[in-house]
Amino acid sequence: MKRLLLIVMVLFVGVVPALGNGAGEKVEFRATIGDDGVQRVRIVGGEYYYRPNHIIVKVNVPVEITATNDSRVVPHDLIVKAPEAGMDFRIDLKKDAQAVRFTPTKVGVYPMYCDKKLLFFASHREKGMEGVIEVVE
Ligand SMILES: [Cu+2]
Repeated sequence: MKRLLLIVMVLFVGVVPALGNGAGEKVEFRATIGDDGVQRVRIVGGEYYYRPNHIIVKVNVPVEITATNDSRVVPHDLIVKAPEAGMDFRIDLKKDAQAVRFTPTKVGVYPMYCDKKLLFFASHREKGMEGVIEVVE
């Protein structure tokens, strides 16, 4: 029984992440400022990636992130915890686009990640579901 559990774990931890498309490769997106002065970014999340996963935005200009879940069955979210830079939010990713607005106030590179996790398996973040928001001058 223990051995079976071990095999199942190895399969899950080893094989399933390998099936995720796009995990690990860097996909950069530099936001442009719209006519209304807002930088708009679209992010798609899935197993176990964000696309794009490297977002570049200008400091002190409002940002609107619209995110969707590419997965039918696996729950995902998108978290940024950088209150010191004006960014502190969590989006539950759904089939329908969910939006969040904020204004980054400090130049730097800030992590974004999914904290979902199934039982004792590795978290989605550990499987590669993470990226960065880079705030520039
Ligand atoms: Cu996830």
